[in-house]
Amino acid sequence: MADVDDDGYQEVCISTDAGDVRAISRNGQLLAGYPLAMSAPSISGVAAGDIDGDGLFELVAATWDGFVYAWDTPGRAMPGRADWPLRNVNERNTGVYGDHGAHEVFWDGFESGDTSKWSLTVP
Ligand SMILES: [Ca+2]
Ligand SMILES: [Ca+2]
Ligand SMILES: [Ca+2]
Repeated sequence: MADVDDDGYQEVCISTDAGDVRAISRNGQLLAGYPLAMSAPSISGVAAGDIDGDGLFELVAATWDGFVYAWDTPGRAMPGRADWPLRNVNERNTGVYGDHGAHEVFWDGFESGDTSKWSLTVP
């Protein structure tokens, strides 16, 4: 899910076994300019991100015949414009919609070298 037409509402973006990428608006309509054709069925799902640093989303998908496609979109890559930028996951890979990293993170001390929370029990 990402706002790929910059109207402030996110589209559901899917890649298909028919070999294309579709963006569906909140009204259930295919966006103008879609589907985006590919050479073979999708192997990847579709991802949205600013891969060239121009401040706008690109959509990216890969096909069974070994190609990776990237398309420019007019959607501005800014906070709140892509709740689900990757297939099946959110930005934290938790698979929970709306999970934007607000949860407490458990630190095990591995990075800091603090072993005080480590268990000494060996099964
Ligand atoms: Ca939109
Ligand atoms: Ca971009
Ligand atoms: Ca671009």
